[in-house]
Amino acid sequence: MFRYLTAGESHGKGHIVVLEGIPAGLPVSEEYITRQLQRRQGGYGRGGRMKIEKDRAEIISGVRHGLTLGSPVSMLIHNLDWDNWKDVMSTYPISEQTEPVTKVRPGHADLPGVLKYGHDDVRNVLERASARETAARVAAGAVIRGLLDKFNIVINSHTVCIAGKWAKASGPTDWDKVEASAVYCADGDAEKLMIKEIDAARDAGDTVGGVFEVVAQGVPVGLGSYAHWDRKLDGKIAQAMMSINAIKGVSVGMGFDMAALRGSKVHDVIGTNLHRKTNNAGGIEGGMSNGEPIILWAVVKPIPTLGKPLPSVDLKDGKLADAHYERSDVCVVPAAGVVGEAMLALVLAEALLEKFGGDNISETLNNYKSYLASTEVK
Ligand code: EPS
Repeated sequence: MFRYLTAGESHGKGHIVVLEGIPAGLPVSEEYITRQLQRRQGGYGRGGRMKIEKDRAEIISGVRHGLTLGSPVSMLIHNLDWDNWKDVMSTYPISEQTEPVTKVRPGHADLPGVLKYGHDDVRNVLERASARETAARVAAGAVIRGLLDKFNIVINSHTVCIAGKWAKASGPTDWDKVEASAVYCADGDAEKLMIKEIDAARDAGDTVGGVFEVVAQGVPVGLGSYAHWDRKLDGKIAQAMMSINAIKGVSVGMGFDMAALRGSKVHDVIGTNLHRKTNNAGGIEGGMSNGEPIILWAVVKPIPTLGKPLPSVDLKDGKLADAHYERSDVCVVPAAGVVGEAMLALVLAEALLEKFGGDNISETLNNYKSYLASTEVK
């Protein structure tokens, strides 16, 4: 069974991730992991924190001479900002109490979090609820992409919309252009409008959200299950995407646009080679991959830490007060797309290992090859 767990507080010493169930013999490159972490730190609209952090994952275990051992892989990402928070975030008791955060932010985990855990300092919630945790997930995704590489599965993401400014879809996405864009969007005209919206929101002490798309190419047919509700691939993907901070909705393929169309205009006609001319299903039918690219959209809400805080309550005395503000991002849509890639990679890896098993990657690939032979059209 493949599984992973993250730990860490935003301004604590660092973030840790432990991955278990990875076959032995997969190449792991710290350089590649660092590149993915840097992509997550990027995107126009990030705040002051990203000038402090230079994310790098230190591999602690499970890898020897650049190859996985089959034992748990663990990594540590240091928070460079920890230096400024040593007292506030000390794991030891401290002599003088630090000022608690008591003015809860609407839209954040603050209020339900303190009520649920019985905290009187919102910091006990916001530190873990912070999207900084997604750095650990991206590191995990970067390791597991070593497995996907063996299956020639490639995952990309790009920004489709920020603050109501939509990219024009014209033919296949130019991924090099996406990487070169400040907002990870290949449509240069849309990029300019998105940046304008981000600047305007920042000037107004506000935030903006949007939509990103994640695409996985090369996924073999038959990952997931039509027989078990909890192994349906689209169900697993939706859960993984919804678990990313600030994500409020996920769709597969044509998604919500299906609501307006008849079945004859939605379903992808099957040709003699079993491939399709269209991919409205977004690569998933009946809870299983169907061999076409997996295509997902996710909507990111405007993040709830506002430069000009919303009215709220101070839990200290129950009186009305503006919400807490320290410093924040204005837009995280491009970064969220990079996290979406990692989450999709992790779900696909789990589904691949569930189907093909293997303690060593050669064993996994042999099982895969004999399966491929069995799916060839007679
Ligand atoms: C976040 C608040 C900001 C973001 C942070 C998520 O951090 P800070 O409170 O230190 O200014 O920059 O995201 C990250 C640190 C990151 O690495 O993505 C929040 O409240 O969720």
